[in-house]
Amino acid sequence: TGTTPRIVVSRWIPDDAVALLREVGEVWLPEPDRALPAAELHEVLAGADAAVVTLSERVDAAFADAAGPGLKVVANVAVGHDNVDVPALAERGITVTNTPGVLTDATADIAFGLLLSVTRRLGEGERLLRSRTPWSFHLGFMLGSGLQGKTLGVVGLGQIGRAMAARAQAFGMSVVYTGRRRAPADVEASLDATYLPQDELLATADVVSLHCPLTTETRHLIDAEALAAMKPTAFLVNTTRGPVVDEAALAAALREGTIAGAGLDVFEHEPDVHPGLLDLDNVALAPHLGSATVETRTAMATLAARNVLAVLAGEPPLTEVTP
Ligand code: 8YV
Repeated sequence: TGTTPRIVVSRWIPDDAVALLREVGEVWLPEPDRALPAAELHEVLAGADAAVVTLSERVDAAFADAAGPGLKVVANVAVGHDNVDVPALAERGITVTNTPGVLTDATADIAFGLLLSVTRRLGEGERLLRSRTPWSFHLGFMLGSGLQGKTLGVVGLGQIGRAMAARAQAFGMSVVYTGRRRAPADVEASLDATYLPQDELLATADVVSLHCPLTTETRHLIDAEALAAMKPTAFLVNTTRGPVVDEAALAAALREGTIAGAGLDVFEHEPDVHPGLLDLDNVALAPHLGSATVETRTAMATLAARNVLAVLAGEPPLTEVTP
């Protein structure tokens, strides 16, 4: 009937979340594994009251216009929302929500996993074995870098940055951080994290881990100059958004030994990876797996669905993104 809300889901989401959405509306779902081109998605959006999207969808004025005046809420199944033009949607009275909190540990786990992978040369070792290359153990074989006693530099001390700091401390590292603003003194003390201006952090950290959102200010935050400011023994970890790093500059820095290595879950031109990175052994790579666990993706999608349900019921959303 005309009163049943139309809810468009752009990509596969876990069944629990679909079931929640079906409690209140007619749900349009894509075929599993299918990425809908924008033009097709825009057709499907016509008449939608709500949309559930991922980072792969560009949500802008054209998206809102394709849905029409009935669109009330766009729930991004992600904590990052650089894919959404929040002001353009706010102007049209459309609520935008994201999924903070539920992916904090999963993402910090992948950041730390990539760090261990690159510092202990796990990927390189696995490639050696899989290539059937003969090898023999000796005391100087495939030596990596230890983390104990080293310093982690967190860029962006939000929930994920703090979870990364806790993991580093459990591994015997000390923690410094930088960001737009300093954490309150009690937060700093409880985290045992010291604030440093970015240039000082880059010059002193043994590991620089990026946890800031992608914004106009953070695009290419790590460029050739920032990489040159890091220690030649330092490692870079990126689990936030690829464009925070100038990937061509990073590939050059890794090749030339400007820094020791990198662990990357995200890429500047996803899903493409800079070809200069693919042949280097001092980089650990993952295909955007930060939040990719069964538990976390279920929690993210059900949070997105609950946001849709709240807005359609005229209630405040749980986790709103405001311009
Ligand atoms: C998501 C992410 O899986 O939350 C984010 O910002 O990058 C990932 O956790 C991805 O964005 C899917 O929308």
